[in-house]
Amino acid sequence: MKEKLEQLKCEALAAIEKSDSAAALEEIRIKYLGKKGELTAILKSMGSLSAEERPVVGQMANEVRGAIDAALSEKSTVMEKAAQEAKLAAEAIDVTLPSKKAKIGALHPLNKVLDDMLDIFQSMGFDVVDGPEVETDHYCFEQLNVPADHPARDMQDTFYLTDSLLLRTQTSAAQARTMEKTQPPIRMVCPGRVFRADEVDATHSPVFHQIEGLVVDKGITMCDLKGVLEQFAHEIYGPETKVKFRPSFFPFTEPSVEVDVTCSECGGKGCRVCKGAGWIEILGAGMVHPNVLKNCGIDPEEYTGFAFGIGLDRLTTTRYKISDIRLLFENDKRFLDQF
Ligand code: 2NL
Repeated sequence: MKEKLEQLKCEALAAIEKSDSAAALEEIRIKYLGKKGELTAILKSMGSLSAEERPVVGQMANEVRGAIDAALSEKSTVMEKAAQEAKLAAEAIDVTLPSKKAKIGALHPLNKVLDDMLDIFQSMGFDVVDGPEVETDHYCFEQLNVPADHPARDMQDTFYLTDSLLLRTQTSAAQARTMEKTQPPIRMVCPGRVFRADEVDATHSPVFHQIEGLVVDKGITMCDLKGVLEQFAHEIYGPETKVKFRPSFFPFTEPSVEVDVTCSECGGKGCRVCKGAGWIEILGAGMVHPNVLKNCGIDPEEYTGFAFGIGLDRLTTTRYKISDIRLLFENDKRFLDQF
């Protein structure tokens, strides 16, 4: 019986050593130590032993049980540890791998040009004011001295929403609102989207962008207008740029001018960009018409002012050599990624 026990121990320990899973270990435990297991069977047959032999074999059986138990739990610990290590190895992160490049957004070219312009005017003390894109005929035309028979008021040229509501054709509507609310001195610029019922082509879009400026105070003259706009042109195009004021006409200003600068591409010699002229028109301006001041509750005998309107889209397309104005509005990522 002692030999049987010794053999059983050897078999069990060898089986434990060879086993490779928790399930296999459990099978071994049941086979040797279970209620119907081999060790139990041996213990049950101990009745046939003599009184001297019984305690000796009993003790030995206990030792065998202890040895198998210990081997089982040791093997189980070893297997758990190996499984944990395998899991950690599989989940390891290589911190030396290069990371994915984060895509950073960029300003739209129109906003870059606008930001530059606002910087210039703000440094000259202008406030930046916003206004609604849906305007009334009153603020967009009436207050600005645009007569009823002016082409801008035609259904063909302006997007009317109702008889009196429209999409603003110029941002000066917001300036008329400011003049009504505030007594001079006023020094403001008003940037934003404006709308005209134009056919779309490479140089025309029904939506485009403007920045309008307005200064009203005692003693404002054409000299102030020239000084501010010359300074603006020099900051945008460089100090060597020449500025030319040509007489023009707008219903809201009198006298009115159009302002040209020497072509930044050829320096005034004449090239493809300026169509050989050497000059490029950048804005319209003038002294605020006394009717406009009066309409907005400002006494034209006491105050005078100048105003100007700059188209943003053409300045942007010439600065970045963009061949078609529509590219500014299509929001094609491949185009925008270049800025
Ligand atoms: C152009 C011409 C201009 C104005 C806009 C203005 C605003 C007020 C009063 C008087 Cl509140 N005038 N704005 C004046 C002259 C010209 O724009 O061709 N813009 C692209």
